[in-house]
Amino acid sequence: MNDPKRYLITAALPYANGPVHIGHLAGCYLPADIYVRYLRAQKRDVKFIGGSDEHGVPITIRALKEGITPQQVVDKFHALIKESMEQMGISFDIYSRTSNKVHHETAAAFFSKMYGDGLFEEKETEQYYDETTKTFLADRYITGTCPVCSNPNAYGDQCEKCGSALSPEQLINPHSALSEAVPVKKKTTHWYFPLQNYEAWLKEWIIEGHKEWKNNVYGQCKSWLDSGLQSRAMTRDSSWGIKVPTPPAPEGGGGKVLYVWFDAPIGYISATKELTEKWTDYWCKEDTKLVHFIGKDNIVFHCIIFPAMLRAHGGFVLPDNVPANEFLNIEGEKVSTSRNWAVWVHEYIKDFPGCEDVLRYVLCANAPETKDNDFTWKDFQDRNNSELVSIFGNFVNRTWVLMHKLCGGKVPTLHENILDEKDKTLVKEIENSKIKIQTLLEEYKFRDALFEVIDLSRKGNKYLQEKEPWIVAKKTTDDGKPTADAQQSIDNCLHMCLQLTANLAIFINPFLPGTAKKMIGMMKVVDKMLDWENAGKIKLLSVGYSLREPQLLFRKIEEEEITTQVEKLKSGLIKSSTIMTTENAAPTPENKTAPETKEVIQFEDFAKIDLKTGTITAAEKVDKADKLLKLEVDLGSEKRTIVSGIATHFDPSEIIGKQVVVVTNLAPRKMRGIESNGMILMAENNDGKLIFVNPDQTTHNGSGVS
Ligand code: B3M
Ligand code: ZN
Repeated sequence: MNDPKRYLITAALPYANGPVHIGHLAGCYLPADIYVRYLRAQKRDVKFIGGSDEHGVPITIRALKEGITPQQVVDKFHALIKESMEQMGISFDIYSRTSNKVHHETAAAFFSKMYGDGLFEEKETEQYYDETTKTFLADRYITGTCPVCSNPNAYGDQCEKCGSALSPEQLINPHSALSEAVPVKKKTTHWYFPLQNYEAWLKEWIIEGHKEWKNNVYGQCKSWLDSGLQSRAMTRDSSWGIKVPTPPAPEGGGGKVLYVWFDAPIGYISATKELTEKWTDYWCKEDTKLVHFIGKDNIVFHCIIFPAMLRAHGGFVLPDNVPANEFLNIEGEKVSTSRNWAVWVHEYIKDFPGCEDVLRYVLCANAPETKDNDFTWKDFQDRNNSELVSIFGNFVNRTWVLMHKLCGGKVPTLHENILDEKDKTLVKEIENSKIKIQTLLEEYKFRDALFEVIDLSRKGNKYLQEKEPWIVAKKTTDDGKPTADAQQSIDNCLHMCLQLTANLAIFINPFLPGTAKKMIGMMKVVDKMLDWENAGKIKLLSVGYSLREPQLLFRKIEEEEITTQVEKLKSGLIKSSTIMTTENAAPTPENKTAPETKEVIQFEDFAKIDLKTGTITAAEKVDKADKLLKLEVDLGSEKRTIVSGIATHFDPSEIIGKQVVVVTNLAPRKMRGIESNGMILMAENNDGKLIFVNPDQTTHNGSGVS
């Protein structure tokens, strides 16, 4: 769109059923934020909308697993996600939530308008039903054995073990996840949105009208449209969500709610309403540029279904672009929240305080803009140490140190009469960079734009290296001061470097706002200097103005820090599939967190665990493993070797002779080359020290515990 009057930028509403991980950031929040910060620096009229998606099956499933209410789930994660976003500098104008009253009203009114206009088809179909709990079951609520890999815990829509897409009919021994009952089919009525009626219009609008959309987005839309659209149910049988209004549903919704993908995108509208009374300017005036930032799994909803809804309802602008990213893998593997293969943003912030910009940098430099990409801790370290520290940070730091040393801490004069080719080239480079960065940002090519900024600082280093003011300064007169000629050359060099630094602050600001802030602090200038209109100019800092001491922009990331992260990632994986106290999982007072409530299990699951009493007869430290003790445990009929992660809590000698409770049928596991055959139950006292869980009277070894 040429010259829009205002911008409305949205980023996908994350499900409030878990924390956000770095894949979420790289997928849409970071690119959206960079774009918005750039627009704000351009003084454009922009609103940046976000919020939590608090409805839908994922949330009810989590509530079910944890034995809490869906409301408790969303309250917890909405707060956590909001905080992580703020800490990472994702500068939403509003971060709302779809459980808000205004959203319930807006979404219900949207539905009512469409219903009133006769835009839905009412259809009766048969769906799975749990007679014990009297609930219709979404496919996810039906579990059974996977026909492909025999995983006994496959879902009615997918087997998470082998990845097969399934339908409930394919499951062997299907049962309801709510009650174990065998689901039966029951008739139910829903309201369908006939997408096929919008197919011709969508083809015209996207296939003909938006050839500029990213290949991955355009391609996915084309393939959906080529294979033909069908009616889709816009309501569900559930008690969690926005009640279907009356009419068509009876008062109170009659157990029917709006389909989460009907209500969630309307969340963008409700949040804008909440933000400003002038919300219709943004949503209803043709000269608004609406851009949805999302991940690739949300393309069909934002490019086909929601636009068709907006068109059907009428009166709203349509997205001008939907620059969806692909996925970010971690250390070569797909992110999996259920396997805990993820780098959680709130944990990163704790582990690397003050390094929020480093993560922003790495995720942008490595953004999955055109294909899936990989995040590795090694690459994180390399990019920090050899790009942020050694190129960008180094240039700014050298400039500052030299300016204090050779120019008395002030912006030196520019002696125009002696400007040489190198100086003139640098000026040109700064001007060119502005054009390039701007063009790239407007085309949503954030990686390339960021590389351009780093490249400009690289050019600064080269310029400084060639001008070598520290050598020129050695041309002195008798009093030890540089000669007049030498000083003029030094002045020019550092004047240029300072103006370049000011430009770098403007350019880096959308990407690394915290770094730009530090830089304007060093320059003693106000935020306004970061306005985009100042970029490309070389008179940003006035001659004679005194500047502050240099501040460290980036610190080196040590080898140790990243090995810890890789280990954490790997041990997290183990932790989610066992309950053992191992070398890695042993809680210590420093990392103590509130014990997690695990999902409810059936008695049969509990009965599978073989617990016996035993006495520790020998204990010794394991070589090169600070936390491990190798124990011999007498179980009456046999002796077992068990490796336990308790060495920081006990001296081997003090535990010999203790009676303990042992999980005896845990699969053997090798730790530091020693096979461990069981696990000892431990608890934690108030000081975070581990204590044994044992019978309150000594009993014979091998006695069963139940
Ligand atoms: N909550 C899906 C997701 O988090 C969904 C996005 C809604 S955007 C309106 O991937
Ligand atoms: Zn399977």
